[in-house]
Amino acid sequence: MGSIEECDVVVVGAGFGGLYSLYLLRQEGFDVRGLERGTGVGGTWYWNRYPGARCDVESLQYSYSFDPELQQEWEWTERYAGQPEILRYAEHVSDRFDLESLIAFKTNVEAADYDESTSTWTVSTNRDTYRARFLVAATGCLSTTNLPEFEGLANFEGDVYHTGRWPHKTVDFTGQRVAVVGTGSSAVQAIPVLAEQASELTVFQRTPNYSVPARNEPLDPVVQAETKESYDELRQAARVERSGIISIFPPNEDSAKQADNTEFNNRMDERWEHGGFGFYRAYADIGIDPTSNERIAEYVRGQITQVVDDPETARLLAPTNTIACKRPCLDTHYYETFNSQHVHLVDISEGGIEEITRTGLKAAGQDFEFDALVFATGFDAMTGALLNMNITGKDGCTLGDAWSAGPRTYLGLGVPEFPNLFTVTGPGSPSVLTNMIMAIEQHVEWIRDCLVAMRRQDLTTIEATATAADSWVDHVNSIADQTLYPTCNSWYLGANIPGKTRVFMPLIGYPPYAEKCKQVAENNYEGFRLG
Ligand code: NA7
Repeated sequence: MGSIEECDVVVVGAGFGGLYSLYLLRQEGFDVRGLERGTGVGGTWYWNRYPGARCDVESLQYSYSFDPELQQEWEWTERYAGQPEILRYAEHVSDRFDLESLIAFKTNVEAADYDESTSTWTVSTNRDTYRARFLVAATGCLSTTNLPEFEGLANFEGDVYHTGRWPHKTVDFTGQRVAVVGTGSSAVQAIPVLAEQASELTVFQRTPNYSVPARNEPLDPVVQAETKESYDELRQAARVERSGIISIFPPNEDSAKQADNTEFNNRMDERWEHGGFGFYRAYADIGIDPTSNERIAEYVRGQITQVVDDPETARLLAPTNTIACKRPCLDTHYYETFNSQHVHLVDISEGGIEEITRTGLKAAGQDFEFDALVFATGFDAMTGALLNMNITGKDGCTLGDAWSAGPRTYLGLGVPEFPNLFTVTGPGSPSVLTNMIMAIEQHVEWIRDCLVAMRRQDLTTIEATATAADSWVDHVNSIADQTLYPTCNSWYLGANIPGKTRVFMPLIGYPPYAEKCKQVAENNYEGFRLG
């Protein structure tokens, strides 16, 4: 049994949200501790070490803006940074601002209980126990892996991997027969790299995904220097852009269904060649108009048919559902990889993975033999990590019970019945629909301002009201309902996890959200009860 440590704030997670929370709160004089289950900082980029792991927001934007010197001194090497480089960046930030000394590593939160008599949280871990006035959950949106309960998994005698829990060592698949289960972003990134090593690579696809070339390349030093000269303008422009990400293609209000063929094809070709998320913003109505959406989807299917040699493989790889309804993928030679003789695609849309065996797996009525199984089956997104902490608020109310009909937050920051708990990029905030680091900075600065304001007024508790949370959840859903997002089985809806309540979790549109948060603070934390 470890000791009980008293402090002002416990921050859970040492990814980008946790690191910035520690930095800002310590700067304001709070006694703050970080708890991290890994052995180092980096969060998402600490765990997702699978071959090919790469950010799909461009490096010059996927970085902190809070410190001018930091953003000037750090040199990115590629248009889209790979996992090792982003992890080095997180480690650099931690070293530069001496944050590691605040963090207890290898420390997993097992329970967090709110004590109404003292208005404090008791946070129990596998090591020490912490008592703090405030609990900041910077636990990430994609941090609890989803490994479906495949029958027979324990019997497999080869190696088993999950992309989101990749071992902290080099894994060499040279000469091995490798299976990949899943074709989401992680698989789309990993498959081309795994194919370079494996002697046979077999991909088990339940649902095909749309993917657009990232066109990753070494970052041009001139572009990097020019960006750094005008970094403030870039960051400011991002904050007023709906997705928080700036593309070389300015936003437009054009409709895909109204474009004539030549204009449409030229525009799509240009964006396909340039690569990146700018493709998905070619026309403003991609996410709201089914006819426009289908026209863009058909364009991508045409590209797949051109790239993939075998017509049957091309047909299976071509999605038929709404494009950009699930998280869009960016790739480096994903579709091309299926032209290699040793790469195979198995359609499991009908029966799924039937069983894992001692030597491989059964699917599509066949037996397959493998040396290694790679599960790229995603995450219990947005709520998984929060619920795993066994948080209990007022009157013994657990977060699991409070969210049994889906997550219920106010602004994605506060939860009724859970005073003094803050969720960084929690459900109900724009989070995964934006540049995560920008969203993190906005949240953490809001939390910092809130704690400073409370200290100034000698207040000890803050709690979202049920009314504010209810109307916020309605607001998030009513915005989503104006789009095509709710029409597919995405992890945004929790639809990837059997039994999870289907509710659209992230809020669409960053600028009005940031403005709302500002107004709430200016109106003395309207919608929260202060005590
Ligand atoms: P995703 O996008 O959730 O993809 C998971 C994939 O695994 C997807 O193709 C799923 O098929 C498949 N899957 C999930 N469960 C099963 C079972 N039981 N059997 C077969 N196949 C299954 O996770 P990623 O890690 O790729 O990406 C997550 C985010 O990380 C990404 O969006 C970026 O933001 C970064 P399905 O489509 O459900 O039929």
